[in-house]
Parts: sequence; structure tokens; C-alpha cells
Amino acid sequence: MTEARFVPFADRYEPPVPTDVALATFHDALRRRRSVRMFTDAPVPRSTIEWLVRCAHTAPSGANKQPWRFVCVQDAAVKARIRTAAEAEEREFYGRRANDEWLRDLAPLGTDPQKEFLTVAPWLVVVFQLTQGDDGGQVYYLKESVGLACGMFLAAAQLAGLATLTHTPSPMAFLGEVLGRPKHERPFLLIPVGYAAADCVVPCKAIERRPLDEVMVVV
Ligand code: IYR
Repeated sequence: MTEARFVPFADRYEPPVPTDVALATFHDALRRRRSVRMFTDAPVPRSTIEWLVRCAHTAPSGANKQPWRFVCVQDAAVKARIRTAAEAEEREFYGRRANDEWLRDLAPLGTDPQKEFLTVAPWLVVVFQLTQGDDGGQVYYLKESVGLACGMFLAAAQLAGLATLTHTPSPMAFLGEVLGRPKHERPFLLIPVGYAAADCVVPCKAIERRPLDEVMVVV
């Protein structure tokens, strides 16, 4: 058993502006994030996507196992295959799988089985959770870890002025097949990344946040 060893925590982040200003600035960026379904095909450089993944990859994870893979798709033919398969699943979802309450909840979003954004957005970032390490070892708190990484990815994209969508065509097993991923990688989230179209519209409903005193309890 290796003994734990420690070093002084020297590399601390200190905000360059007063705390309230730093937080208000960050919050203003975060609160203006929208789930975007109308993208332009304007290119986003690979180096930008690498920065997003680097930011996501700073997330904490169970025992620092980093149980994630970000498969970043720019190839038009691969995007087309993903769209075809996703739309097939979505037709099932809207036509059969979703119950009435679910469909009622989705109605204000105006979503349907057609997923044009999957071939228009310059990048589709498919996030996989690793059900075991690449070395076959155990992983811990898988969903928590990958969820945190995805949150950081979305925040970084927002700071970069990029539009994203957290897309979950369900079931997502086809993503592993289309992308030829190994068995220990399970699809978690599909994030189209790009710029919102000039004529992009977003639902007017379903954005307002519940008041802080409903979601925050101080004891
Ligand atoms: N995955 C489907 C349905 C859908 C489900 C939820 I919950 C949403 O918040 C949005 C959509 C689709 O993408 O259309």
C-alpha cells in the first residue's frame, strides 16, 4: 500500500477582481446559456474544442479515475450516421415510448423527432462514461464524475460564446456502435457545439429559474 504524501497547497486560485464581481460576472454568463437547437455550420477550430475538453477534464472524479471519454465528431458522414440513428430512436420516443405526462412537459419546448442540428453543428461531442478504467480497474461514482465534467464543459463553452445542447437521444447505445467504441464505454450525453444561427429562436417558456429560497435551504 502506497502511503499518502502531501505538499503545501500553494497553487491557489485568487480572483483578480472582488469576489462579488467575479461571481456576478460568472453568473451573468451562466444564466444566459440556452439549450440551442438551431446552429450555423460556421466552423469552430479544433483547438477551441480541445480547450473545452481540457476544462471538462479538470472535474473531480471518484479516486481521480477520470472515467470519461470525449469523442469529438466533425466528420460529416459520421454526423449523418448519428443523425439517422438518433432520429429513428426519437421517432420511437415521441410515437410510443414517452407517456402523456412526459409529452405534456415537452410541449412548451417544441421538440420533435427531427434533429437537423446533428448535421449542422460543426462539432458533436459525445461524452462516454467508462464503466471500468482503460486498464480494467474499478471506477467510482461514475455518474457523479461524468456529470461534473459535463457541467464544466457546458460552462466553458458558454464562456467562449459557443452554443450547446444537452441532447439525450434515448436509448443511446447506437452511439457506441456508430463511433466504434469499446464495450467499457457507455454513452452519457451528446453535446452539439457551435454558434447559434442568426435566426435562432428558443422557447419562451421553461427558462425562468425557481426562486432561490425554493432551491436553497440554510440551516
Ligand atoms: N430526447 C428527446 C426528448 C427530450 C426529453 C427531455 I427530458 C428534454 O428536456 C428534451 C427533449 C429529444 O431530444 O427530443
